[in-house]
Amino acid sequence: MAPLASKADGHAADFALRIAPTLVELAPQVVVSTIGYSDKVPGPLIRVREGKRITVEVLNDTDVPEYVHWHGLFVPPESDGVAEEGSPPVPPHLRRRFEFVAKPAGSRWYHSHTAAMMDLHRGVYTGQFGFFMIDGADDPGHYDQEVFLALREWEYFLSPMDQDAMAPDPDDPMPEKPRKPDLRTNGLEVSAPLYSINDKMLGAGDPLRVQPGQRVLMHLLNASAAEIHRLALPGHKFQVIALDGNPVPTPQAVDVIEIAPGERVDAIVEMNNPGVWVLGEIRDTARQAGMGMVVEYANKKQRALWTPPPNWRWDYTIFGTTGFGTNAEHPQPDHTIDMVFEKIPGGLNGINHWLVNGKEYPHQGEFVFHQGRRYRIVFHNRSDDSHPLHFHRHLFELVELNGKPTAGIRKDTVIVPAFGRATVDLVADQPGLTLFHCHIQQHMDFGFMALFRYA
Ligand SMILES: [Cu+2]
Repeated sequence: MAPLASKADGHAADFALRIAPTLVELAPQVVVSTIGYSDKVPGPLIRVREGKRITVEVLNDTDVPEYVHWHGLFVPPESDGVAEEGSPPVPPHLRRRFEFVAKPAGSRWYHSHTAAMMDLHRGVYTGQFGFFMIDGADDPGHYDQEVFLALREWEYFLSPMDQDAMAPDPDDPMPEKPRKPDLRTNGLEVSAPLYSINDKMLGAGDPLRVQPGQRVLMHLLNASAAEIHRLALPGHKFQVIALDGNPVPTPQAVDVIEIAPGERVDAIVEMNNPGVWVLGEIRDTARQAGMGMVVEYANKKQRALWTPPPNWRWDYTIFGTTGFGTNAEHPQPDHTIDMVFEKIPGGLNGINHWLVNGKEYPHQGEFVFHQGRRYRIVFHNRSDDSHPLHFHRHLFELVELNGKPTAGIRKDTVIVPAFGRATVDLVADQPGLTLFHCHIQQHMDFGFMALFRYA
């Protein structure tokens, strides 16, 4: 990408992003108007070696302040691109230069962190997202081709339909389910009629062209504002090697990948079933509305084939340390923090609001970290939606999911299933204000946020 010369100090930045209105041709005759980075959706790939100090110059060519957040990176709060942590915005029609060390290694991303509230053309509802790849010493294993695939919804609207169109799995233990069901009327949620992988609807873009025997490394990102997605490639398996960019202790082959807003999954697919296939969302409605892409083997020219995956169940813990049975292998935490999440249904034509320990954001400073201490944080999801919960500027380790212990899975965003519970360990080693929130934009905007400060 051509660096934008800065008038401030005369040096060119390593990377430049221009926030501006742009058109995205999702398919012939299907063009959406949005805000993007440098006229690309996803924005330009930022790729650097771990530990390199880089500068990114952001020009905001819109009429409103914007925030650019570096998701999954260890950066100080003033560079994190988050108003609540005290980062300054990129003012309208002005530039701001970000300078930080690229770490930790892995699949990271960048996106708008502007509150959208009722404006479904701001923040993560727009095309302001891109991949940020930090290459480390870890070898992901041999592969022949590498692709970056961002899952997206477009043209968001408010609807009484549930944002997560898949019903909770009846086999889930639901440890947080209250005895009495909540009979209040649910409020409006955010839905979308159009879907894409990167900037194209299924069938509209170039196919992913492969050769028999090739190993394709897929960097998957859910850059959506609202929905959890599940992806399959008929006749093939995904060898999951990293979650949120962090290598997993036990890579496993799965038929379906479930990925929530904010999450990344790195998987290697061995191309050992020649033909023309649809890599797509397993829900027919989402796939038919665009979420998919064609995978075409050399010299194969038939219609792309979709078949539903065999019985599947997404379970993070299969990627954890094997033979793990107790919490004894985790160092004892210095403190345990319980976080309880509840929904206040918005009722007819209202928006749902979200409570963290009984209160909507902001809180009175009850969430405090002490530098160097180890925290065990228990997420109690007392709502009928699944939530991808995200900590800024830190990684955590998954300790337990719905009663099942695990170890070795490091993430920055974790899905806590409907009425479910997840426990994570986090070492407070990144001083400064730290935002925690649900990565579904509407939930975050309407209360589902908390700010941790260091004592
Ligand atoms: Cu949520």
